[in-house]
Amino acid sequence: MKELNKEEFKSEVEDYVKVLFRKSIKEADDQQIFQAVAYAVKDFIVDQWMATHRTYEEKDVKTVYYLSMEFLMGRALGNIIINLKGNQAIKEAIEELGLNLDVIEDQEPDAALGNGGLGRLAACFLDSLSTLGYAAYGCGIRYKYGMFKQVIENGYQIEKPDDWLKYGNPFEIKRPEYAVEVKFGGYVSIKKDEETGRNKFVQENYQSVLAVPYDLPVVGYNNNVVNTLRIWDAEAIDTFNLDSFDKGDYQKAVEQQNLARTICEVLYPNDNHMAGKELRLKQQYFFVSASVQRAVMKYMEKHDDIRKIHEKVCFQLNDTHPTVAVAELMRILVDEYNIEWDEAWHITNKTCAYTNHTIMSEALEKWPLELFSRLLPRIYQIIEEINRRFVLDIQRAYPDDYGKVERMAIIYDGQVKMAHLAIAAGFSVNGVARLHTEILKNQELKDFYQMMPEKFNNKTNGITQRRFLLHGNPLLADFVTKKIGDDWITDLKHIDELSVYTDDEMSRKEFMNIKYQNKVRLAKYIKEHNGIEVNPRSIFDVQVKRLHEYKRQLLNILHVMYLYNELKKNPDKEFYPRTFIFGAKASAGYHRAKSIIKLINSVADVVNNDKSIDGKIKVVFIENYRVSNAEIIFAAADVSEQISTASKEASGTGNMKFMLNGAVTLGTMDGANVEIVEEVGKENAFIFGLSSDEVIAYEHNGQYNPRDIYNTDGDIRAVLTQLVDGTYSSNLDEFRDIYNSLLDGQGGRPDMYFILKDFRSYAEAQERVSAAYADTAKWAKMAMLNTAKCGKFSSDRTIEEYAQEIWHLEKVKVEVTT
Ligand code: 26M
Repeated sequence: MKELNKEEFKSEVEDYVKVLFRKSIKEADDQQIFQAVAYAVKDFIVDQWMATHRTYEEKDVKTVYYLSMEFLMGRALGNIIINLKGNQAIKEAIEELGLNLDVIEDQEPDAALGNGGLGRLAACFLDSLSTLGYAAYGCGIRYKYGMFKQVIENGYQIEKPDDWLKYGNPFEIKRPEYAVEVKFGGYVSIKKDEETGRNKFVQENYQSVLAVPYDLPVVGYNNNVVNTLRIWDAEAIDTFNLDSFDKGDYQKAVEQQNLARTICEVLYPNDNHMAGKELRLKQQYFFVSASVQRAVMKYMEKHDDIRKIHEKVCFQLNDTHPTVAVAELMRILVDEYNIEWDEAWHITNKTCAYTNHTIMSEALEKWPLELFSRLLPRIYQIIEEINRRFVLDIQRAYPDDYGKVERMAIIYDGQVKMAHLAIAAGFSVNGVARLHTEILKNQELKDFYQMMPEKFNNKTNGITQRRFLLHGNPLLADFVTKKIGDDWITDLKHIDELSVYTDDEMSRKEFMNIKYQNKVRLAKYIKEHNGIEVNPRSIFDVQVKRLHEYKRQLLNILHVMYLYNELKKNPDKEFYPRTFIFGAKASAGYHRAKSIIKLINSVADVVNNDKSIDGKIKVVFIENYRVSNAEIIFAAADVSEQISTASKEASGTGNMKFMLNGAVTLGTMDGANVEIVEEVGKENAFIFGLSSDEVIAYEHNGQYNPRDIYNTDGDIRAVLTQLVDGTYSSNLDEFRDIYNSLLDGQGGRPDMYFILKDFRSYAEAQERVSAAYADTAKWAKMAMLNTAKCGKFSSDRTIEEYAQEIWHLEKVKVEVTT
């Protein structure tokens, strides 16, 4: 690794402030200083970036293209500095310039090009790919506006645009030399190819845009490797020829300009919900076509046989969102390289792999044929042919079972089913936690598993310890390193060596003192951003994640209402003070989710201002939960709320970030919680609720009626009644929809997520939490064991599995010569 020279760095920062802003350091504002520092850091990594790509070319290594509509990167500066091991040198350099690194880092807007779990996973994967030395591109969209900024007004969520590029992005490099054309609409005509005499399919009268890539560096930890996140922007193709007064051309030029302007305008802020919007499909094809075209071109620059592309290229599809990639690759092989269908199909099969991230049926992507064929006429023809052949395969395999085609066809009921296409076309289908993969195999995708069992595999998710411990929790990171050395930074299995210290009282005290410091840091953040005083000696009980009914923030807040009732009834009851902390964005059109946010804030208003309970319960809703404040929140948590209805959360990754930071899981046996409990031991977690088998059984037999619970459990009845009797809102209809959803439901399915069914079990688990926390030594040991036992949940482990079992990549060492 090249060493960072402090003096050089200082003068670079001074130069940049001058060149960029015509100012001296003293005159520049914080944002300008951030820009200058960022440019200086970019200067430092650019040699490694070039060396990395030179090495890949020389060694001709296989490359994975991680195709994703979302990359939730968060801030880059602090992370890059950490991965350069330059923290000390840069901190000193900056202090010597009379500046403060924390303040500078705080100027950077989050790159919020994602919604939640799926997008953040992609970001963790890129960090691991670079750190492990694998050749990879992240391929995505350069949204002009990322995930909206959430403002809470009067308890309601208001969405504000996220103008993250306002001051420019110092880390990006525009690469106009790699721009490609992407075509939409028109029609397909058949032409005779003069050379081959064969029929050629030609798209005509289309509109097109120019896809222009911007590259962002992804810096590996202390290893000279810098991979690339390539995000595409759309520009109008320059056909605006004002010399031509042909009316048709003029019209078309304007339309193409509008298309270019809209495609990359904004990220769809939906999480686990498919909105069948035309623009969304345009976004998908736009970045997929550009990425696949570019990957093929790059491959052909160094190789002569397109038939062997699978030896050097793998496309990993992050959920079904980029699944048009399989048809785009077929189009290129068949139409542009004149390869026969069967051979093209085999090549595509060997090049594409698909990851499933959810079983929520409303998230499954299905596109109406009319829309699909109008927008992507040639791609649609190709999918029709893929479907025709796939249906024949199904019929050959199951000649007597007519239900199979109905359930498995790619085109059915007037829709294109993207998951079916992804499974039929790829060589690998993976789930993201063991339980999730089992549910895919045995329930959701059982027909596909039966027909093609060899494709199915599990890759349990992980997170990067570099961002979520080394950067987010420096106190704990230093403690761990002091105890066991720093191998954990690149091999998290080592963190198990902390286990022995859980029996040492001094170590436990030190550990809990660090937790306390982090709680003070979060309390300060809450005071500054919410104006609420919280007691850092109270239990910090945290649920931060996207707002969704299946994640059951409602169960959490109903339980707070219940506890509050208990305290009011019995003011002298022994009660360990608790701070319930929430953070969650609701999709802009998801009304019930927004009501739940309002409910949390309304309960907070009442409870926080009730002097009679003596501050024993506090409720805080942290505005605008995102990657940058997540780092502060995880570090300060005592209790990690992972309370989804069993079977619904594919994996979860927040659960792992809490565990790493020494919070204890309060959760259901869902997603990766199952594996967390397996690692840490069930005595070091608080587990409650229905199992996934029980939930699935109820869903099949319809034997659950929440009214029975309402009628027999007075405490629950009291809480539900308070939703509609004015206790938390003078508008008695404010929470009526929530109330109805629990007792009446829509379509005859009240309480779809088994909130009342799990309520008592949850309340009882919460009592166990309080009792355990009161025993300081016991709690300290549990918390510390959570940190010690989280080795499995590094995204390094996950990526190692993808690399060995799916992608078959080789590791690269990069030497910087300049
Ligand atoms: C689909 C169509 C149109 C608009 C948006 C979407 C869409 C966007 C994001 C659908 C789903 C999206 O994300 C799903 C997601 O985040 N799934 C989560 O993936 C994580 C990483 O694997 C898991 O840990 C979570 O359990 C899972 O919910």
